[in-house]
Amino acid sequence: MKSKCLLEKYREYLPLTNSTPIISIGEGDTPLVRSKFLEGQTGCGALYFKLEGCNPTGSFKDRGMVVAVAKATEERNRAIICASTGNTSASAAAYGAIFGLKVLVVVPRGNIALGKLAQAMIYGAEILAIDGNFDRALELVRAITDRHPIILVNSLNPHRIEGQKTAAFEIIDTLGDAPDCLFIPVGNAGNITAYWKGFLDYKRAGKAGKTPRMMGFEAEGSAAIVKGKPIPDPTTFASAIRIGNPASWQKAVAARDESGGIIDIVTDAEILEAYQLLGSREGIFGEPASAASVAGLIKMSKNGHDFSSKQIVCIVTGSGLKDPDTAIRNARQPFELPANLDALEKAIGGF
Ligand code: AN7
Repeated sequence: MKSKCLLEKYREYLPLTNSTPIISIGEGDTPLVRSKFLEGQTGCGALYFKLEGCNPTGSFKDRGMVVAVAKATEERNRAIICASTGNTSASAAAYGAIFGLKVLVVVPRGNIALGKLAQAMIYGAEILAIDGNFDRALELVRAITDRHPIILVNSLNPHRIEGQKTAAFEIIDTLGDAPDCLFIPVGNAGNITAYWKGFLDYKRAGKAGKTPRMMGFEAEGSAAIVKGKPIPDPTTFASAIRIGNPASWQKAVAARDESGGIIDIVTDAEILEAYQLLGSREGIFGEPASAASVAGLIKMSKNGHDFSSKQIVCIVTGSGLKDPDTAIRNARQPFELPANLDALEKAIGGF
């Protein structure tokens, strides 16, 4: 039997009506895999990774975008717009393509990962590359949607949050209850907001006995929430979370406080180490921003936090294939050799 799509499966928890078009390109139902290496390294009772890179455009954004685009279409809109560090633009472009919508994506010129740009291009979006960062792009698209009948599909659109909360449902459906802690990267802070809403909704519905502590991590050079003020010129090699003035700032703080969690910083060096370990020790190729959740867990464990009785889930928010340049810059380089057996035997050494 064909399994239900995300909109059907979680219909009663989503803002759908009888006239909402039910669409899918395979979003949701992503794997929750047990750690093979980092569970022991960090001393967790159990450690799982939620592989959101397995969504159709390779990131968690698809869960929110399917709802936002279905609702925009139900309401007879023909154009959508977003600002993006890359993944939102890829997702908006894909779901917009299903309905032939005009998709406008505003991105920081030269500062989004190549795979994400390639996706937005092939899905047929209008790409507007500005000489400015993500935060400026978001200001501009908010101003445009105030003046024109174009739907904003950033996570300020409440339908995005509604869709993204389904990842929390899936975790509970798989584990039987909420985990003790959920580790998650924080950029614009929509996703931590969405997960927290999902955990609360499922608890209220009697599907879970508890809620997890929300453990959010910002990149050090882009850590507005941790530093308590917007960062005018945010930096980090994890371009997806290079965001200096998160739109859902207050909601993220509420998720942290209501859940008894934290929002903390990880350095680029810590993110890079987690990114490499995920690949080389777990067989999981997440994008750099995704590794911020894992970096946060490693950092806390090194600082002496005891997770030995805890069930932990780290969200791997996007696929590493989106950003091949960063992978190639940060891994062992290919060994080049002539096409003959002697050279090959010499190169592989003493196996
Ligand atoms: C892989 O695509 O903001 O805290 O414009 O792509 O909900 O913003 C992406 C964010 C984490 C942070 N991991 O999530 C965009 C964008 C990945 C991401 C985040 C993003 P939020």
